[in-house]
Amino acid sequence: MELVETRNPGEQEFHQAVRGVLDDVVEGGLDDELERLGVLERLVEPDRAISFRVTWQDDEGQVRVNRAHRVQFNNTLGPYKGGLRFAPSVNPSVLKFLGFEQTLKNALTRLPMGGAKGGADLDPKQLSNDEMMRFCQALMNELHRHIGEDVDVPAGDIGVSEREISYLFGQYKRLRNRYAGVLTGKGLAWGGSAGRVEATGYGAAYFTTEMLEHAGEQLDGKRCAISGAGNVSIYCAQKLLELGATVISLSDSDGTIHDPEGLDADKLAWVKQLKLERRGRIAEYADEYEADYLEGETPWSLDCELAFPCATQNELSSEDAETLIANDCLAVIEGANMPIDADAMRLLRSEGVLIGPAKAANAGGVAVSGLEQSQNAQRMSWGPEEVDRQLREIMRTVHAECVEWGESGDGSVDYARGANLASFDRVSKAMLAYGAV
Ligand code: NDP
Ligand code: 2IT
Repeated sequence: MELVETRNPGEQEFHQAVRGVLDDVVEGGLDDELERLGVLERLVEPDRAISFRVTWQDDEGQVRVNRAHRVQFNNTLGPYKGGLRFAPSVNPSVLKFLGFEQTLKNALTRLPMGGAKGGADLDPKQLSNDEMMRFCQALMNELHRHIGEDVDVPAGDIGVSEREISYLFGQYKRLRNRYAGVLTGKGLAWGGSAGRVEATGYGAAYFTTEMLEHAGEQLDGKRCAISGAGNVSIYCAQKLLELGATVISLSDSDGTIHDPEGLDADKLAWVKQLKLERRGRIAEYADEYEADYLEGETPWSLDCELAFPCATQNELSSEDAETLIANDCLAVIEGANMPIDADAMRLLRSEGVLIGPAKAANAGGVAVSGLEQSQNAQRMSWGPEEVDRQLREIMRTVHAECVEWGESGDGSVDYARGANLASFDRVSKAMLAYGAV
């Protein structure tokens, strides 16, 4: 940890992510050979991090400049793989934390994928559609040198959906004169996989089902609070509804809607139109339906049995954790990456609240990206049932591995510890096998 802090001064998010893993991995001491071969020292240092200027022109003809990055964290288990994020808060610390987590998450899927993350310090809400096209083209003018289907395969994340992936892919194809599966999350008609849009949210719901079953509980009838109203939140809500749960909230960066009656399929279809097509604000839901709007608030004050933070990092604090505990919340499932801050995580774990850790619970998205890569490599496409079958199977296996590595003598499961140990085991064994590289 000292090495990480000295080498990456002030990078709080990165320190937090590494500490969260090391606490579990080094507890009880490290194997001599792992120590001699510097496996931990190598695992916490990205293979490389590329930063570059993106110059683009806005609708008024004004030239604008952003900074973009690609952190190629670790390719022990396969080509670098991970999303691109467009958000004002993107910086090296955030991308290193995401790249580090991605390396371990991808290992849990058992698919051949290394870990990476990238993005730009851009606020997509300020850009017109044409501006976004020019921005993506300008970004790809540099990024194309660093990616490839056997090298590094980016995808979406916050602020990057099928629209942006399409612009990026179109520019890659133009620059390189190659039609290759160099990005995932593509449109269905041009190499995308069935079920990729839904995969992260559906996967989180499948993981939750497994977790509850293992604890002798069931999802049916449970009251669920979800944060965010983007890709992960919406499809998580959709699958939870299909599985018989009640979804009482969604949110965005302006506030939370609380629908005590619960969402239904029609309301969710309306939200999809609002957020994914019109790019509107979630507050409008409260005007459309009988629901409260909690301006500037997160959903964690709501009385719920299951909490799904699906928006962004550190969105659930220790005060929120105290409220959830007081409300007898059974489990917190991380749809987003590192949404529970370090103090809240300690508190929830010590109080025995079940945690679905991000690297396990939201692994369904990257897993179906891995399936998209396989389909592209075969020049084939599989139907939605086949992809969903494989997604379910992967989430079942990820859950089983968390149990195998995280179960204590009394039968309780520390899923965060299980996910850390299982993924570290897979990556570190391969690193040992390769020797000092
Ligand atoms: P989207 O851009 O589709 O949606 C993000 C949602 O979170 C929006 O509702 C957004 O609100 C809200 N949000 C973003 N930043 C903040 C913030 N600082 N404070 C409060 N709310 C915020 O992103 P995704 O759904 O794709 O990603 C959500 C999370 O899931 C991220 O942590 C991502 O890393 C993780 N994830 C995503 C995967 C994927 O396949 N897409 C896979 C695995 C994890 P607003 O509109 O106001 O910005
Ligand atoms: O955090 C994540 O796992 C993602 N944003 C998905 C990455 C991917 O390559 O599909």
